[in-house]
Amino acid sequence: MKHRLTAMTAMTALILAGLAAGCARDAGTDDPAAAPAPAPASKVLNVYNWSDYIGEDTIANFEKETGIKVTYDVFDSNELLEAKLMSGNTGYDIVVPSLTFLSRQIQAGVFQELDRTRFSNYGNLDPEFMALLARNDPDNGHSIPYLWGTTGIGYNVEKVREALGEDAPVDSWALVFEPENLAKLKGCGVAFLDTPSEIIPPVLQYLGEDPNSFDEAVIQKGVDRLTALRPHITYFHSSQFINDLANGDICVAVGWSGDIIQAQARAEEAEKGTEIAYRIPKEGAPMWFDMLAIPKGARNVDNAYLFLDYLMRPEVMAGVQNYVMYASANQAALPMVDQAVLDDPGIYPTEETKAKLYTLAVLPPEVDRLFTRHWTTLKTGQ
Ligand code: N2P
Repeated sequence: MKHRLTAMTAMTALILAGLAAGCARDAGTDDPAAAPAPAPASKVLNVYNWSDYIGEDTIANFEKETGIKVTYDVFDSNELLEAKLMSGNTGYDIVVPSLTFLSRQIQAGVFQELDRTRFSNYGNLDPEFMALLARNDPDNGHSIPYLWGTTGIGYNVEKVREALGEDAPVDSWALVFEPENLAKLKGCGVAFLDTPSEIIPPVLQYLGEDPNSFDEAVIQKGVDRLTALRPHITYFHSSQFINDLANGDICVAVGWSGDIIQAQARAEEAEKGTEIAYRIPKEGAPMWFDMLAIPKGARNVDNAYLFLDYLMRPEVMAGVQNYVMYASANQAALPMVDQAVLDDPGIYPTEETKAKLYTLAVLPPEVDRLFTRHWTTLKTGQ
């Protein structure tokens, strides 16, 4: 009995200590009795990621292991994510902007600074890569790299040959940025990404301009070309093209590397003889990095840290890559990534191709607004 009493006293002391800790966190409450009891550790996590951008069982395995219930929502445009982030609390604990957008959002004070000591898998990330990313996220202070890829051309090999002949310039932006070529492809269906920030730069570059020009007159040249192409573009959308390419409903997409390679895999699985290819045009193309970050208003920060650390595990990241066909900055994952993924130059470009890839500029707000205005006009004709 005496023993039990002692045990109970110790437990009471623990509970009291816990309450005191709870009070300490509630700075500003003078009356300890008024302080709320510490909330039970939350068992939820709200993730907002790009569509078609996670392994088949990545979320389910995390839930099983941790007992945390993940609400997983998807988006397919940086512009849309940014509008949500800038307009206040999104309700998300993890979001995945591309690096150049993230950079602007860091300056706007949208993200929490990450406490690296809370990660056990941080050492798996490639230091050279991290140094590159630090150009836009100083000291890698606010983000963890997720996946990276390129913006290029996906096409239906047979249909493009039918429309443009054996000499179809499938290795060049000319395929989609020359109106006479696009006019011939219109019949089998053409999709462009619905994002000015990744379409205007390659058009400018194709026209011999700086893809990252902020000069209004230069940007206008790109927009004029897009206006000439517009009648031949079936639609602007940033995820629909995966299925449409795979099913043969469109024959060309200006889209993202892994998404097009997913379309290629889906077409193969369907065994209807549809062959999809992805090319990084010889003139060069944008490369981008998608970054995991925790918004300031996040309510389940501990779980967000657990999730980030989980994603940095080599086997988890390799599982994601093998499913969505993108490259990562996780060097420890490489031995577990399928050879077919590592050897695909559309996913891991050759050194020669890499030399022609360029990163996109962090757009000043006025250029961003100009892009959006042009884009609306282009899409609606108004
Ligand atoms: C995934 C889209 C890739 C992200 N569907 C482009 N930044």
